[in-house]
Amino acid sequence: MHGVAEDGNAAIDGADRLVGHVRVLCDRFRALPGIQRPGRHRVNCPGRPPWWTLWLPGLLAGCGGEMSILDAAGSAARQQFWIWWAMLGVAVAVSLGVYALWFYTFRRREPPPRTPREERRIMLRWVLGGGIALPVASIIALLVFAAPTGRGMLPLPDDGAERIEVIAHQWWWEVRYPGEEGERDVVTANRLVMPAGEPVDFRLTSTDVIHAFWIPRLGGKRDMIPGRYSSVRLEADSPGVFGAQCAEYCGAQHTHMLLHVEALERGDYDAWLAERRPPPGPGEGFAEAKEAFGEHCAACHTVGGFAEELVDDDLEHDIRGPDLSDIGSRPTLGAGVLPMEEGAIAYWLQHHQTLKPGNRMPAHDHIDTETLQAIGAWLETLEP
Ligand code: HEC
Ligand SMILES: [Cu+2]
Repeated sequence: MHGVAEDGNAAIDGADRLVGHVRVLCDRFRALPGIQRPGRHRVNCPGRPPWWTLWLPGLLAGCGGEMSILDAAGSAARQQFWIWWAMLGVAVAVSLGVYALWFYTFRRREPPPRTPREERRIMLRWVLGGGIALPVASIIALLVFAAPTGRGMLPLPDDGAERIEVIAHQWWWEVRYPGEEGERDVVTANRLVMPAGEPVDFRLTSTDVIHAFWIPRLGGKRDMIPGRYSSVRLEADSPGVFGAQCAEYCGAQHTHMLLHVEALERGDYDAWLAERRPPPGPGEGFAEAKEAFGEHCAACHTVGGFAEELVDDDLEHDIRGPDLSDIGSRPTLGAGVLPMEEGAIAYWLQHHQTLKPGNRMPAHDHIDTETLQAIGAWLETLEP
């Protein structure tokens, strides 16, 4: 009986010491200037785990899918994937090490008596080793590990890689395939078609604010900066469809700035490009729709081969909208807001400010529904 009580007391003492230790840490934390948050007394550390840890299982369940960096589909993404795991591994190892040392400080017996000199030597050893040598070694190791990946994503000059320009706008993507000499660019929007199984150099820029180009399953990210070009080289292992998303907060509709990426076999890619060079053209008929388009829309939107005399010159705009030359063949509308299907364009034209509030296209309330439907029906026919 006696022994049990003693063990129990020892355990309680131990627990007391642990709690005391945490208290001291918390008090210090509170005492730090600048960290105090008046009116918030949630710094009582030995409490429950913070609410956000409840989300962790849900987050981990989302590790697959078309936007997952953990489901790499290209060489750059695969290397980034390993860097990600290596960093996670090192971070976990360091945390475990620190916790182990921390617990050790509770469990160890009275330290042997030391002279102040010895104390200082030991302290210095920890500061130099743990505070300087270890971080420097870790950062160098990480650099050695990560530098080849960075290099692999640099577009090396003129080795014949396909070159595609991506221009970010609030909040949509312009994609240009530069033509050979004298040829015109193929221009499309919110859809990126690229050859699979070979490196592709993306030349990136922006017309307004900073955006970022990111195809999670292929690699990235890369900032897109107004007035400057940056580049990234990515490769898709095999044909497929991938999601991409602007990765730099760029305003209200940042979330609705999705890019549909398709990797095609080289032959299919060439055929896809050839079909759009020159652009498909406005087609026959739809006279009223075309007239209304010239009056209300052509100031911002291009349709390849659209009759110049229909364009109302009085409408001057300092913003540009997506090129609509092949809009009927595109998979989505409004940078991923609506799937393209029959009637979708007319629906978008009537409700785009509700679907994507604040987007840069003015509401078309002054145009009657029939006209918008006629324009929508015509635009849906624009495909190669
Ligand atoms: C002031 C310039 C402006 C005018 C005028 C304008 N638009 Fe737009 N339009 C835009 C912008 C900017 C977007 C991109 C909106 C977004 O997704 O954030 C857009 C998007 C679109 C889209 C979706 C394109 C895509 O790739 O998903 C269609 C279709 C469209 N406009 C048709 C029209 C029609 C038809 C009219 C005339 C009735 C018109 N627009 C008038 C600027 C304009
Ligand atoms: Cu953004």
